[in-house]
Amino acid sequence: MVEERLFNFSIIALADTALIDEVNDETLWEKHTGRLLGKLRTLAGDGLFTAYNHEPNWQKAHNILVPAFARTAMTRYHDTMTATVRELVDAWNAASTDQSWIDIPTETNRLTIEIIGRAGLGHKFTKLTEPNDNPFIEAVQRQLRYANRRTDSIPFYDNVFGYKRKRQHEADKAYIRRWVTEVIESRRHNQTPATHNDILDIMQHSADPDTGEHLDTDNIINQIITLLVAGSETSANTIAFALHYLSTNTGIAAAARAEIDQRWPGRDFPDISFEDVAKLRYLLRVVDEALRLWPVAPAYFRQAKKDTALGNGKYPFRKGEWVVVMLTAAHRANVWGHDADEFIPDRFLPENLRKLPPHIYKPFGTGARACIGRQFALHEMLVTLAVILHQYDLQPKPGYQLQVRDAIAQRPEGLQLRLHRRLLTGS
Ligand code: MNH
Repeated sequence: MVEERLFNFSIIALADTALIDEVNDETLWEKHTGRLLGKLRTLAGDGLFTAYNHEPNWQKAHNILVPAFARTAMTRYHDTMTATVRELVDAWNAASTDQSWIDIPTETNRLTIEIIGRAGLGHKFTKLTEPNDNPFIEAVQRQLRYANRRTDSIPFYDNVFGYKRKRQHEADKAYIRRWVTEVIESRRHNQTPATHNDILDIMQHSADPDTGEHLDTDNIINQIITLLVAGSETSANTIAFALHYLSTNTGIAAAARAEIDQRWPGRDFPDISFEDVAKLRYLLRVVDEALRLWPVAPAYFRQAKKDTALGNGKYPFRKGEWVVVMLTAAHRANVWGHDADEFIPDRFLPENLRKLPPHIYKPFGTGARACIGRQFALHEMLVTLAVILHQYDLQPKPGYQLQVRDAIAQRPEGLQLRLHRRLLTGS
């Protein structure tokens, strides 16, 4: 247990897997939506991610949205996901990616924001084959940077230097909300109810089975902003981390590719069906392992629901006191073995997982407030990686050392690859 003083408040950070296991117990602990999430709350309000546990809109939106994110619901997004990945491949093929270094996180972020926009909300931001200068996305990205600036919590600094940024922040916020309102209104006016059966339709037309209530427009706006923020960088950066390891571990790339080539032996764009995705078992282990080493959402907060203690009474906590769970530490703790820092997908083989203590791997959080988008994320990440491995050989940039920037989601900064189209004879 580490206590760290950060500016004017202290944080208790847990890196010990046994203590983390204790705070994951939902009878005594729950998600803490604390001041560190506060900045994001000014953007996403009572959307699912930033809502307080006891805010009625959390339970209501959760009940309404769970069916939209169930595993079976992915059948409705699958075709749009694969078509969007195809558009990115077309863009890459037109851009001679075998001769220039392409910035992987930039590209994967372009992709995943389109996927959630098109598959979830029926909205196309841009064509991936065209250069990207989308003012909405830029405003959202500025908001995220603003939310991330720890310097903002230093009052002096904020007063002297923060004014201009704050004004930009307010303008962006208004712009984002106006834009999202237009997406909602245009669907309301132009479509007969529930023709898409996508996330936006479900938010507009489904009632909460508990109360019979619908989401109000302001809350739908908050949910859309939440989905764009929580549902794009996370998946995009995980794909990027996986590509880093695949490009630098030829044995692992070959094993992943063997599974893929067996299913789609030709070199044409693979015709991936919904059912195929669940069969990519090795590729799933690659994704699991990428999220172990680099849990893109590297920490979550837990608060005591009542007076309690951790470590057999050793560390008492009062109701409402909170801790931060350091996934980056838990995912590399001693229990993972002496090779915990190495990228070894097969540690996620069922027979190997059985040897580990339970509940030490939590890239999607825990309990009632765990990630609702997990199936969506896994589906889009597997489709994207399968297509890339099927279509390209990955060339790593000589001398690149993984450099991780800690933003809303951890990102492999400066990761560049060359993508060489594979020939029919294999490679
Ligand atoms: Mn996601 C919550 C990680 C992809 C939408 N997500 C969380 C939490 C983690 C997380 C961790 C819990 C945070 C907390 O306890 O405070 N999420 C991820 C990761 C990926 C990811 C590692 C991809 C990889 N998330 C997605 C996608 C979407 C999404 C994709 C939507 C399309 N996540 C959410 C929402 C919540 C959440 C919404 C809040 C759920 C709730 O509190 O009810």
